[in-house]
Amino acid sequence: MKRTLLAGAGLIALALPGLAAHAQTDDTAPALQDVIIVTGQPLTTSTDTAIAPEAAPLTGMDITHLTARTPGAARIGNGELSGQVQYRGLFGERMNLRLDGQRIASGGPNLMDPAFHYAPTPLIASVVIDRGVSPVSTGPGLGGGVNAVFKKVDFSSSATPTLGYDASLGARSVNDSYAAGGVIGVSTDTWRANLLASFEEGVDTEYKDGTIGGTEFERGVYGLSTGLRTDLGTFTLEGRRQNTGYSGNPPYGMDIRFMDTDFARAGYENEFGDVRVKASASYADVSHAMNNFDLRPSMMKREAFAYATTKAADLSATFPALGGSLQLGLDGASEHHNVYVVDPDNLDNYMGSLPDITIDRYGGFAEWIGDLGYFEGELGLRIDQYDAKAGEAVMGSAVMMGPVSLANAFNASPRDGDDTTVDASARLWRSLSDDLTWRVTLARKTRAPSYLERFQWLPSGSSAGLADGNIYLGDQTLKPEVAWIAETGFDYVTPKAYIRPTVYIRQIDNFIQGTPFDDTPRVTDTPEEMIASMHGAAALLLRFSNTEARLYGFDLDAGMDLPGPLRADAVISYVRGERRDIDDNLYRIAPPSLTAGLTWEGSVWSATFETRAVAEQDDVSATNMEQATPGYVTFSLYGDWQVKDGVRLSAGVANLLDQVTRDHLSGYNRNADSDVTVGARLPGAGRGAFIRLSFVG
Ligand SMILES: [Cu+2]
Repeated sequence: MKRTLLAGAGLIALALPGLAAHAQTDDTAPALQDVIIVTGQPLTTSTDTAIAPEAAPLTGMDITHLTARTPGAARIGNGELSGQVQYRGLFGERMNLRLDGQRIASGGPNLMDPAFHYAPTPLIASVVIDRGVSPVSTGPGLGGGVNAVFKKVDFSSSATPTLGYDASLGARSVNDSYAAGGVIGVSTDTWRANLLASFEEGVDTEYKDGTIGGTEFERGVYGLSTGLRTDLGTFTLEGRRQNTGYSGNPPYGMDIRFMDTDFARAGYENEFGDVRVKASASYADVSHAMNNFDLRPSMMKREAFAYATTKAADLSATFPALGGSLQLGLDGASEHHNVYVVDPDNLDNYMGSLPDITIDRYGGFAEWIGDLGYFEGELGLRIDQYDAKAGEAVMGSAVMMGPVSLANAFNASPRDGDDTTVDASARLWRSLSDDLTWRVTLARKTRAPSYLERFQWLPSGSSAGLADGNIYLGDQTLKPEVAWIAETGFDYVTPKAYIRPTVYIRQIDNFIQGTPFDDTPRVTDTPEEMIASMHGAAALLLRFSNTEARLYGFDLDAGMDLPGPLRADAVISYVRGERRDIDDNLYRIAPPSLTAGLTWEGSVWSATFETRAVAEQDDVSATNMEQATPGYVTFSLYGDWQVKDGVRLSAGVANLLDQVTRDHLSGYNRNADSDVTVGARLPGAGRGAFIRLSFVG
């Protein structure tokens, strides 16, 4: 029996309520989310079997390879395990990224561990992308949001304990890498408990001209997830430990030595009559070391230690009101950071470059979903109060005069900042027919300055992952960013074809961007520039400043059933980012891209021929000294076979013609122990095969 078009769509993100349910998400508003399923999920009803999704090809162990396949999204490549989600031109701290709903502060001041560093593919059931903007109930966030939903053995429908598991094993030839892991556990209709574990490892990636030095990686995770349903409500408890070992970051000045990170979360949910109450408390703790000598040659050895903890809690009540459903909530988070830089050959030469920084946030929100007459919609309003404080910079006796004088000036400064931000959003949709839904989003979204943007007193290559090779200083007087967002689009979906285009504009006031430190950028006439010049003559000293920016673009996914067993799917993304205060472009904006696949679909198997065409990017940022990048086209072939119920095999070959691709978002190589020239745009992987086996039961 041939599946319907949407049921089999593997190239694109699906947005079906049924899929969202399989992905174990609790929000199933179909017009507002893109859902990507990593592997098939246990199917709970027979009608749902038809919509078991195909797996996407395995193009890397980082989950951001997967999110990059959706409309408007791209991957910032800062390392095999340090990929960032870019969505409609925005990335880094501007995204509202969640791990099973939990938000954490990254440990690395250069985001070597962006949020999804903690979402290994074997443990992820699905990735849920908020279309356009995030609901205010998920917390503050400027540029959209993504939640990585972890696999778990869910409550069953019977009182008899039953075993459940969901595991996968994947391997890639370009770096002899493998990823193995999953969950196994037991559940009834009143309790559930599962273990989770994964391990991934790979050596340096090969491409046509040799080896891309410093791209090896190693990551292990273990933990457990439990739940209990009682008359007093449903309680959940989750804990996870992640140990990342030596993992390279060629576009940075250092590589990961380790990330040792703990996660804990307790949740509560219950219904009191019409009122649904939800609460959670969570904790995350990152210990991180990075250096410039274990995975690369170094003239002047440096090691940095970074620590971050996040304590967060939230409470909300949802009840019928005003003809719809109203959620009122309170949430808060306290993040604490410490970063030290050390000369391993002289331990008296150390500095606390981001000393004892705490950012406390208290927020409250109201979110209403219901029928507005012409539209259905989700209306949200939230207010957040931020309180940021830094301690005093400490340093060893061997530190030079220049940094000492900057530290003294920093210690004499106020070292604090308060901000209040207001977010408002309206996400509206209207069914014009059975097949056609019109969408409109209007929002005001904000982002408070990060700890680094505020308090980095020592000129440093740490920039929350910009990887532009420049040196950055913070500014304690930064104001929060405010984005004014408008977008519209429609979803046309029939059993034979679908198309979901969106156009958008985002006007961002107070956009935080590095700008020249003084009026004489190449003249070393200040202590700050003296220190910055030690990072090499090419680097510019920039200070984080409030500027004015604008992003606009369009994206879509589309597909159609062709004669016979064939199907075509495509994703197109286009975004432009520019400064409004000066004549310049925004830095690190994804070039226009098209991904198109032709799929032959059998009853239990499918084969896809896929092409990805990426245009050149010459709208580059002069401020960041960004280089233009030529475009490229690659081809790949992959297949998927449902071996039997609960067993699925995927395999394929990526980059069939073994081309040297240079992705604009991949950064410039800084590892001299590599076949890639230092300063050159980092290439993508060469031709390589992958295989993945999944077991679900
Ligand atoms: Cu780091």
